[in-house]
Amino acid sequence: MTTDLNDVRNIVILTGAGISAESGIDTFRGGGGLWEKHRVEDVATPEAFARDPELVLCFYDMRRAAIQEKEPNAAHAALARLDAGWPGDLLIVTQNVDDLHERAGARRVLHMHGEHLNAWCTACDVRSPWRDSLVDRPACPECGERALRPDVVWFGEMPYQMDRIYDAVRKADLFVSIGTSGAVYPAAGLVRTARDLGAATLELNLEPSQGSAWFDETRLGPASDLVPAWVD
Ligand code: BJW
Repeated sequence: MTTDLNDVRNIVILTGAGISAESGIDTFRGGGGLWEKHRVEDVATPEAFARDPELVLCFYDMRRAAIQEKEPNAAHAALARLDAGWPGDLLIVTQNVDDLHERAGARRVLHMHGEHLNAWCTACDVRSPWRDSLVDRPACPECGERALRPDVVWFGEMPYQMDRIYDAVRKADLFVSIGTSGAVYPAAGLVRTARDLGAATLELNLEPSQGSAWFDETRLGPASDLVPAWVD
């Protein structure tokens, strides 16, 4: 079992907030993280949205506006290069709701926790591209109902496309985790599934994640150094 790119064909890469940190997008946990400034229970659960939609929509309006001013960094660019040139199966499973992988040029990207730049109509179930505010309860472009919410996965909701993710993990001979604390399931459990099925596992993170013991190899440092060094 090897984490060397020359020895593998099918790769799953899980990314988290740490890969976008050097682009200036806040992470969630740790010093300065979003959950230090906002209580999860107030802004990132369906119950919070039912209780105080304005607070939740403001929180997401602020973050939706912020990501549009940020740029991909060297780590996003390195993964885009890998994606473009990789002949085998490759899937970037991102927990991030920003679009920096796509803006760096990556194509094989799956957003398991949704996307800031989509609005989801809970009346007609259609997702529409969305860049502006949601707090004034605009009408759904599809059905006209004022039932739009951010298209993100809150605690207690099912992450997107889990079947597709597990299919890719089953085929993978290398599983790489980049910039995630390993605190949130089911994403945090993917390394164990990959490992149980025989894949080599590599972690690239600023500090050991909660699941560090499950990785064959851990490299510590900023993603903008570690990811290009791994890919190139
Ligand atoms: C750098 C760096 C640099 C910094 N370079 N690195 C008990 C046990 C197991 C599970 C549960 C449980 N109790 C509840 C659950 C389930 C729950 C859960 O996991 N809770 C845990 C907190 C315990 N999970 C869920 O509810 C999920 N759904 C689910 O399980 O459905 C099943 C189900 C549903 C219904 C019925 C039946 C079953 C849903 C989880 C949704 C998560 N949503 C969020 C918000 C998304 C929208 C938004 O953006 O607001 O997703 S929470 C937040 O955490 C966000 C992230 O994607 C996610 C993960 O965070 P991430 O990316 O790891 O960021 P950080 O900040 O934690 O870490 C950053 C890392 O980067 C750090 O390690 C740094 O060191 C590093 N770093 N700078 C490299 N420059």
